[in-house]
Amino acid sequence: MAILEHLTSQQAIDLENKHGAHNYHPLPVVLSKGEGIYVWDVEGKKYYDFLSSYSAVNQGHCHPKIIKALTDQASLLTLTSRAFHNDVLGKYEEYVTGLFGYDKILPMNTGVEGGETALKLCRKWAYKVKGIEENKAKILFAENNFWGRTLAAVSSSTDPSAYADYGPYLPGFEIVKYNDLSALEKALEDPNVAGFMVEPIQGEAGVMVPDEGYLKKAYDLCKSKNVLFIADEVQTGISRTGKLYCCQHENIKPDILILGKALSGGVFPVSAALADDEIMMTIKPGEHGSTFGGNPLGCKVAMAALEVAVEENLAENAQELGELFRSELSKFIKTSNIVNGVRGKGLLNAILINDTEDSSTAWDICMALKENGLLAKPTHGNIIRFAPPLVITKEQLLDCVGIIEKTLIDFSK
Ligand code: IF1
Repeated sequence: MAILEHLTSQQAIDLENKHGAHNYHPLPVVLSKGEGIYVWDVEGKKYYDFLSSYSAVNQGHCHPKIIKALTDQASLLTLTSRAFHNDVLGKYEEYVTGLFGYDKILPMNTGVEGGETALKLCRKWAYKVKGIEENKAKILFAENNFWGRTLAAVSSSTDPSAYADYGPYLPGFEIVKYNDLSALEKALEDPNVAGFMVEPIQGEAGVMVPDEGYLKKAYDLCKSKNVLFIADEVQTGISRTGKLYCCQHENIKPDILILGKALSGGVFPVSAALADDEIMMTIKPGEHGSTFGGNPLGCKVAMAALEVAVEENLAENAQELGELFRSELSKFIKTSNIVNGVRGKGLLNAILINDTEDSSTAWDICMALKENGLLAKPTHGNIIRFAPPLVITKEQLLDCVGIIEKTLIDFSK
């Protein structure tokens, strides 16, 4: 097959199946173009994107300002490695630390690398500052956490499909129940605990929103034991939940803040760990890094992506339209026997399908939604996540609510 030949959806899918690893099970739609909240498949059918590439394209697909930053910088300088300085990194670091209120940033590429960086910082801090005996530091994670696919990430996972047959696992990790302060308090009695890493809303677990006050009290418990509170905001950050980052809903500043995904508007892999000097300065030259981390292309893209989030008031829009989305669907649910509930914060939401976790109902509904021009993905068999780009307008959102309700009504017939 000639490489540049125009492919039908089926041809593109067949090629992937034949030549690519089978580590994903995508919805059978082949996309070739995106703009704002819309994507188009290779046959030209237009869809509302209600996944936003797992919250990476909060600013909308191919945002002109972000793409301009990308193409302008791409023709100047893309990568120097950190063996040399570049003239963009410092400006980016100044901008991000100012915006988020931290002394320092450590730039990486993917979300999971941001998480790895946070954990390495936590362990260094444990030995250099807190004074934990060598190799004794422990880090707590919440049950059903998801922070990526590396061996460290799967070592902290409680989901067999993430960790099974990848052992032996990294030691020094412990699990506490999510949204359970007494479980956390008990685990914190161990003086070797150095950190608690947590998603302010658990995404992969099915958009689990903890009780109001949980994060603040968890933070206070950590502080009382000199334990670092590490927030994984790779999915919840960059305005998704109605604030620049989700912990701001409870007025807490995590000791380490992990960002990724929409930090670059989904244009280029850019992630970061942010912390103040007491933590960040424990890592010395040569002790951590990445060839691509801090590259001028990613830095320019990330600055543009953050500026878009601020200038276009994406957090306020997410807050307002999220409330509208949940209230519209709550009304609908009262009349539906197929949906049990709706939950979320800002524009990170999910509906709960009235069927078992191993049923195919949520998948079948997503297939029907696709036919009706809206793309969403099930998580856990009976949960459908709805997370459109944050540039969506009220009219568009209400149109989408109409599509979702019509699809659910047709489905229950
Ligand atoms: C996949 C889910 C979303 C994350 C949090 C770190 C990372 C992620 C809170 C790692 C990544 C992804 C990865 C993606 C599916 C996806 C996902 F369904 F698995 F849970 F977004 F909801 N922290 N989440 O959610 O970031 O290294 O991937 O850049 O295909 O595995 P990454």
